[in-house]
Amino acid sequence: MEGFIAWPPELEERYTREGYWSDRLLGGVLRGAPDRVALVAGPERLTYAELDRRADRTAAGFRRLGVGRGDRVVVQLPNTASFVVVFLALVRIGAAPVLALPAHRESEIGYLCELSEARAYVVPDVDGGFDFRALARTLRVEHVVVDGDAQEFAALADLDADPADVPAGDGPDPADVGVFLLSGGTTGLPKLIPRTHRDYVYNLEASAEVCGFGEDTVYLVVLPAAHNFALACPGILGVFATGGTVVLAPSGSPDEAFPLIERERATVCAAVPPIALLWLDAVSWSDEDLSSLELLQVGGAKFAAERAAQVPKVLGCSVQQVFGMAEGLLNYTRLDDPADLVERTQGRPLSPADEVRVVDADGADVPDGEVGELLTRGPYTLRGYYRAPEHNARSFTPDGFYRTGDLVRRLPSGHLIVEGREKDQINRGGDKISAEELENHLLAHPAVHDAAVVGMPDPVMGERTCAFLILREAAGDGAAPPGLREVKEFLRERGVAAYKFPDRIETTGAFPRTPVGKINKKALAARLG
Ligand code: J2J
Repeated sequence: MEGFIAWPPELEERYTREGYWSDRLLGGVLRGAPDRVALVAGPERLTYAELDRRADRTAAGFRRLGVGRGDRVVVQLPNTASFVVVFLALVRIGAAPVLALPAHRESEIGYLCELSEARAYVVPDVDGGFDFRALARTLRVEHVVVDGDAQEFAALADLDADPADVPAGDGPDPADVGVFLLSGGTTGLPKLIPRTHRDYVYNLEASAEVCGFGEDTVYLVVLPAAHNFALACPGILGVFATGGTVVLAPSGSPDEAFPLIERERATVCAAVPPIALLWLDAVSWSDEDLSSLELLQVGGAKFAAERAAQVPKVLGCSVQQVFGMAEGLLNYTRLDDPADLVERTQGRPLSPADEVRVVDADGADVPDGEVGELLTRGPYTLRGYYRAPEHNARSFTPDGFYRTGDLVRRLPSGHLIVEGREKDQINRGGDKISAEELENHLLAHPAVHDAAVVGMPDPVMGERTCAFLILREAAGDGAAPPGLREVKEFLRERGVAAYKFPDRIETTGAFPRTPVGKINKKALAARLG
């Protein structure tokens, strides 16, 4: 696929020879017994056989539309059975889903459709009070497929055909791109992460093994299913590959998640720190039976040691820290790690073939225990973003290590402690916001002369977003400078996802600068004190 950067042949040979890569495909992950329940979503309960059949019929439906191997399809579905069916259908015919988050709007989706030259866009009719058909009308994609009331578009329910009636197309190759994940982003525009069938299959199978998933696993999904953590770390796909049951929750709110844990006897869940903190509080006022829970995975942002220590005491289950990234590298604390490592570290690399370097500003390796930037390459870490040559030149070393932008310390055991970040990004409770992307939106406001976005510490979210603005000289029309409300409304009109909206606005006369003339964001953040 043009724009996709493959691993060099010698590594391809090694990863295959050493058994990291196989010829198993993402479409073949449904390995549970046919009559076992694979998926619980709202009122629906699908066995492995039923899910398999629905995926096949929907795959045939897409093929009848003319979608096939090598095509891209932007998928923006909430945590519903349709998400799972559409994902499996597309990977089976070798069309790569581009996994947008439900929170994304015209700004993000328009760009993703263009960049990926999507053949189709799959959406719910209305979700969270937002009409996705209206968003679809702003786009130029050949096929819009709607789960629900489709209006002038194609209904997902009609994308159903007997596979025997549709000519079989070319199936995917294990080396093909199977799915595109979204990068948290550090630049003006979001980046797409190509994941091949074989690297993502390894990612999910190795994760399932490290996390002890099996037939008895009942995995509750509270994060967006489109997020790498919930999808494949080990996530939904890791459950399917080991024969367990996936239960989809609409969100991590205790009102919705706790009754599902009780009813379905959920054994494991993946959460970001704000959800884990909420649960630690909520047990005191909720009366659901959470005793089935065996493991709470927490990742996406730093989870404080004191809070990790509370999980077993308060929730009665083990805790696992996960430091992962859609780009690839996953670090997990192990189920048999001593409590001290589980609480204080963010885990160690999943694979023996993960190469990890911790380097100083000059790119020289620092000794264990010292803070440096984490660089990595391995059998499931990308070698380049899709169609982004300039960005790739900065984000990778000449020998193919991905520069994570994360500052870490490595212990002699190989466990990593995340100490901070070098990249210009805000991590708002696990949601990643590119400062530059938000600044560009703010600069489009007629009253804004310059903008600089920084994170401010927050006890629950880890960080929240503060935008420093330098306003244009009053134009003499008496217009009031924009406040937080107006800025949010402006961003909403521009079609920016709401999680990127600033939490606070500060106006200033000038930005502090570094010696080379760049905005000194550390100094700006210090003003928030
Ligand atoms: C500190 N920072 C962390 C952690 C991620 C599992 C878990 C998380 C993600 C994810 C994921 C962190 N402590 N425990 O894809 O499969 C920050 C780092 C990292 C960035 C990646 C998964 N866990 N982070 O969060 O692609 O800065 O993936 O580089 O969204 O989140 O973000 P993302």
